[in-house]
Amino acid sequence: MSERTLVLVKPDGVQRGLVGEVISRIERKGLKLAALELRTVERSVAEEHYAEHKDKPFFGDLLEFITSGPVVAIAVEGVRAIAAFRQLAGGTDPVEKATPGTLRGDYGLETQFNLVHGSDSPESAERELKLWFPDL
Ligand code: RTP
Ligand code: MG
Repeated sequence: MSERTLVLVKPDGVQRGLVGEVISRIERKGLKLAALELRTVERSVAEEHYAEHKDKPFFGDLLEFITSGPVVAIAVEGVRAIAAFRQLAGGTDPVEKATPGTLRGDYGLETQFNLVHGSDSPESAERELKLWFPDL
């Protein structure tokens, strides 16, 4: 059954010229792009996007980072799209958790600067897609 997930290429990924690489891996996996936009995130949107982390010690740094430059937001569609993109991304810590062959494992060094976001459940995907692509 087809589903949709929200992917973000975070400011570090855009800055480093990795947008094409992220899109390429999504397409090679067999997933489709349903919507795509380069956007600078407003603080209020960033707060809502990462609301689950509002009491974490890294929340302030996370908001600073995600609003520090443009991101590329992508609605990705396909069979098992949510889990499939999380597989492509790799674990949150690019060195300790993400393995080589994943985006974070291949290109990341620090947990904060881990290149991409992907929705982590059907509920998150629905909430995040409404926030980023209300007209989709
Ligand atoms: P994301 O939401 O961005 O897809 O990442 P994730 O599910 O793999 O990880 P999550 O636990 O949701 O954390 C969200 C983002 O916050 C930053 N973070 N920094 N300094 C730290 O200890 C720390 N922990 C998390 C990362 O950018 C992470 O992707
Ligand atoms: Mg997350």
